Amino acid sequence: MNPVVQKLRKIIAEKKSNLCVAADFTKSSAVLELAEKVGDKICILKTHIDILDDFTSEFPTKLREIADRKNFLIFEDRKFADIGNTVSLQFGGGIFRIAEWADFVNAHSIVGDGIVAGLRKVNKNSGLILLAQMTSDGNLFDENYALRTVELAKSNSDFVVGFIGSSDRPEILAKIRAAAGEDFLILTPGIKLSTESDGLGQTYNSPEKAIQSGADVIIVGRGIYENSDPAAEAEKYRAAGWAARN
Ligand code: 5BU
Repeated sequence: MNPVVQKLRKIIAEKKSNLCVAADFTKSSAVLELAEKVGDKICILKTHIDILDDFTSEFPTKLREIADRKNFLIFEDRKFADIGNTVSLQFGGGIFRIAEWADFVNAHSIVGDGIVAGLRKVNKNSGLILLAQMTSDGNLFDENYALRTVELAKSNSDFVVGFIGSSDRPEILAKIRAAAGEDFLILTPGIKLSTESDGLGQTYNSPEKAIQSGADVIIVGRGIYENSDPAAEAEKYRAAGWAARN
């Protein structure tokens, strides 16, 4: 098993938290502030590094310092989707140098084995998460795609550590869990306590539904960071996600 999974499972147990917060801000300081506020409540902080309009190489160093101090891991939601050679350049280089600081990254499985090989070549200490489903309304992911993604993961289990799944199609999420077994992680975005739509096609479901359909980790963005008290709101999601286990 990839050591990063063992690390995550330890954090989840210690902090009684299966909550990942998505810090979708365009200013580095806003991401760092949120990390300080919710850091004690979360097991993972998810970034979109390419939406920052003031990125400098100091940002990942500062985020890493908070992550180590507050005991959470970092997931860069890059959704790689190219041939092996190109993704190896995107993962290792550019200005973001994701491979140097991300504990988890994700990729589309549609590309096939080469994407896994290209990313592994750069850094196999990060854990790779494959998109078995997405949460956007009307997406083209179906059961066959999801289960073939599980097969791809199983034949690369030194590096692929889990899946993105959606509790909007809970019957498929449950099949992903059954096919993958318990060693792989399933992370589920599209989580909100009030499940109204965002007007841009995101589908929202409750922490309970996600965990009961087979997810290990719930990913919450606007439900937490748009609240006037993100720390208190994160605690609500942490408690709901934790209580929903078994
Ligand atoms: P929200 O504010 O809780 O809707 O944010 C969800 C986050 O999860 C956001 O960063 C998305 O890019 C991310 N996401 C998602 O919503 N759905 C998916 O299928 C995947 C990622 Br993969």
